[in-house]
Amino acid sequence: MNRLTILSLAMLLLGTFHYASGQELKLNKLEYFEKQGVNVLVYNNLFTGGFNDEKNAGIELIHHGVRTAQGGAVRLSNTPEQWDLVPDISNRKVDRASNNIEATLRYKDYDFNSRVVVTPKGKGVEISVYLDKPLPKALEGAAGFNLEFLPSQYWGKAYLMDGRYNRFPRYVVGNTVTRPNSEKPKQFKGYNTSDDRGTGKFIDPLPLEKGRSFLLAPDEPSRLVKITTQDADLMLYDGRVLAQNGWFVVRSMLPAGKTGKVLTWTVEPNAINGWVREPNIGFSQVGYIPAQQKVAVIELDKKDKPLQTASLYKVGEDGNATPVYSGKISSWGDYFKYHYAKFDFTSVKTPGIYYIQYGKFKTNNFLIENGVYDKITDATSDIWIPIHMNHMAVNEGYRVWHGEPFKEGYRQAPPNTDHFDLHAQGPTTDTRYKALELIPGLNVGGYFDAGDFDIETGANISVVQNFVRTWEYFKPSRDQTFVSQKQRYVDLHRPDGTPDVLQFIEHGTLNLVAQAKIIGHMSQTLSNAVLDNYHHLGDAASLTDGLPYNPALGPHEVAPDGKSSGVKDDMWAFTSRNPGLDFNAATTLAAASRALKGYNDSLAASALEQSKRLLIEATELLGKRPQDSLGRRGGSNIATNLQLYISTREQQYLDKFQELLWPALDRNVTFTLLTALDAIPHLDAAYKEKLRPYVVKYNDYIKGLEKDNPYGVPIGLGNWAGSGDVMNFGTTVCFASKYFPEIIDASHAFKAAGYLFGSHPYHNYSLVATVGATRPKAMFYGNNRADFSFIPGNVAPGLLFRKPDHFENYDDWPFFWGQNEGTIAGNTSYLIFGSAFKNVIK
Ligand SMILES: [Ca+2]
Ligand SMILES: [Ca+2]
Ligand SMILES: [Ca+2]
Repeated sequence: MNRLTILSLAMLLLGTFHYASGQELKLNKLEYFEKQGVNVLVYNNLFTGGFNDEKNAGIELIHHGVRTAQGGAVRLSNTPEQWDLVPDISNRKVDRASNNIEATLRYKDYDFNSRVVVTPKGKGVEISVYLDKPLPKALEGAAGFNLEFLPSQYWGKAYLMDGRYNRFPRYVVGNTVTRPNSEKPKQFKGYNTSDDRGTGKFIDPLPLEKGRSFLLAPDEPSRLVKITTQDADLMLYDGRVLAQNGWFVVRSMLPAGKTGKVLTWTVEPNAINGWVREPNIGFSQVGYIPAQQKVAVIELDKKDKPLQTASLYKVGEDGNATPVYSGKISSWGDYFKYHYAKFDFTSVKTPGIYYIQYGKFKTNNFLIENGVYDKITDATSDIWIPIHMNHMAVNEGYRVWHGEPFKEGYRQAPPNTDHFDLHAQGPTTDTRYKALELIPGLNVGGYFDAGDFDIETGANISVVQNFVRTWEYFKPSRDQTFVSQKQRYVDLHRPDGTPDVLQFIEHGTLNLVAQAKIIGHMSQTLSNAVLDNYHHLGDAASLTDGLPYNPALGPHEVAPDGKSSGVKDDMWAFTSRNPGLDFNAATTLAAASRALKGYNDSLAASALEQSKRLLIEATELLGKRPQDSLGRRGGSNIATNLQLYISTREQQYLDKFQELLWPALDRNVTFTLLTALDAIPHLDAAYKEKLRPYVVKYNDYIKGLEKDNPYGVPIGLGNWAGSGDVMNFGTTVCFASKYFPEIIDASHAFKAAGYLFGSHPYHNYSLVATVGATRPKAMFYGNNRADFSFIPGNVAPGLLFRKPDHFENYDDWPFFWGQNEGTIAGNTSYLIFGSAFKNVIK
């Protein structure tokens, strides 16, 4: 034996040892298969989201800390889209004796059940599909087992199919065929995600490769996965052919006419020997003011042990860094899948450029300086908000963000219409308009909802409210935006002599008043009539053709006079009356009327007039409704009555406000305190005294958060991540500490800011696409998401919780709305939080 052979043998033995001891996946207490570096989740997350396929469910792989595969399930198309049918998981069984997880997948529309069983085998898992009855005829050639891989984690990497080398494409370039629509599996509720341009055919992508043994990313051990099967070809598809948010899909067809175990795959995700996730050192990417508390929260792998100390380095003006502080690391404890420790460097107060050194890990740099928070709201107010002004053209320098959208206006949604964005038109129109009749005058003012282009009336109501609060509390005179309602034109970075916030209030109010006057009450939404332009990505002005639909014309035909078209692309007003929404509108319109007085007096007068009318009508309508268990009839009218009192000083509104407020505070102080604090400047000292015990209770809640999680802020676990709760918490702390400094310490607001700006789970990027942060997130689910980009000032929902123990926020893949979309209501809440926070610092 020569030395080399001995070495090889030793390595082989070492490998065998690891294979035998450490390579088997274990079914853990949380009901998923686990080994260091590899988690295989089996229907821990179900296909139950509000928008069908959210790429968040099925069999999922968390590979060295990143969720790289999901959607493992029997599916009915090669590259399922968001609104394609998803299976209900009617039964999920965790069998510890047999060491497997079994789920029954059901497609109700086809009365089709299958069972999927996942069992650890060798270095990975075996996935088997069982059919108790043969495939329904309609699904022969359509039903297959799919597993989807995240493009941004695989593009540019190599793959091998049956030994043939290839590379995952950076951008989709592939072959497709078209097939008759009759062969297309149904989509959700019969919706159609694409416009077939009158061809009667749908696009079907062809596979990039086919074979029995598929090796993904041997050039990147952390992403290496091997899939093999004896039963049917593995086909690799690129889902981005049909939809920009599509994934790489590996698929095998299920056989026709067979029952029993019809398909088995072996899936072996590589686990890097001795891998331990790198520490995530959370700190404020915007920086710190010298006087504040400064605590980095360090997120550690379960297998990692906190170090004794960490250091702070100061970057000199000569470019050299020197250690200036070394401090103890204190362990906080476990929170879901990781361990947390803290590094307090509050004592460092000298202004400068710093970074944290934790063992061999060095963070990017950050500033300590008095002015670091001065500009935190500027990108949101100067860029994000004006870009989301509907019914205007928006220009910035050489760039047009969008032309003037929806010039053809909005049509009455027909009765009994379900809508894909979670609305519905009821059995009547509740207006004087007939189905599909043009409702003239609604295409004025208002804000795009979020990454889409509809007007969510409820959100627009909160937006105007947020602007008015910003205006009344902080009087921001900032003027960086030219807004001309006459020209229907917005130009960024062009001051026009009017404070921007006033123009924003006016813009939102214009749409709400138009709805109140023309429809008679609030619409639920002004939104797309067809799904195939709801997912529009591009200039908002090109979402519709600008011409009203004319049923006398053929599909895609334009009338000889050029004034109408046969394209069913128009926007509809969903007008079923909701008195709760009218209540909220009444609140906002009352507030807006105060702010607009002296700037746009006629709009101010209209707003107040509509507010009073809506309140009377909504009260009457709600009175006819049955009460819920808490004695309410819908409509959060505590704030409404307060706003109406502030605007009119009429005693009846004050009485109603107090009657509703105290029981609501007893029920939930966390949720209601901010509204109660809003009343302080307008009421007497006795009111403030009566509020005191609730503020004490809120302080107990703040203290409880320190025990709940290492960041000390409310962390939501819902299907939409929780930045909104964090901002609301921060704003409440700012106002509570202003009125009750002896009870609430203003320093708690820094925890909210720290969380938003980088001190949070998963990664340490600032969740705000903004100026001032060293490392802001670079990708958001904005309307420019197809460009893997962002709109400055956007606030991401942030850290999305995936059951049972995983937080994530992708910054290389924008297409997850629950973690990357910013909304107009959320981003204007940020304007308030940011303004209140800056005020606290002053
Ligand atoms: Ca929407
Ligand atoms: Ca302006
Ligand atoms: Ca049209």
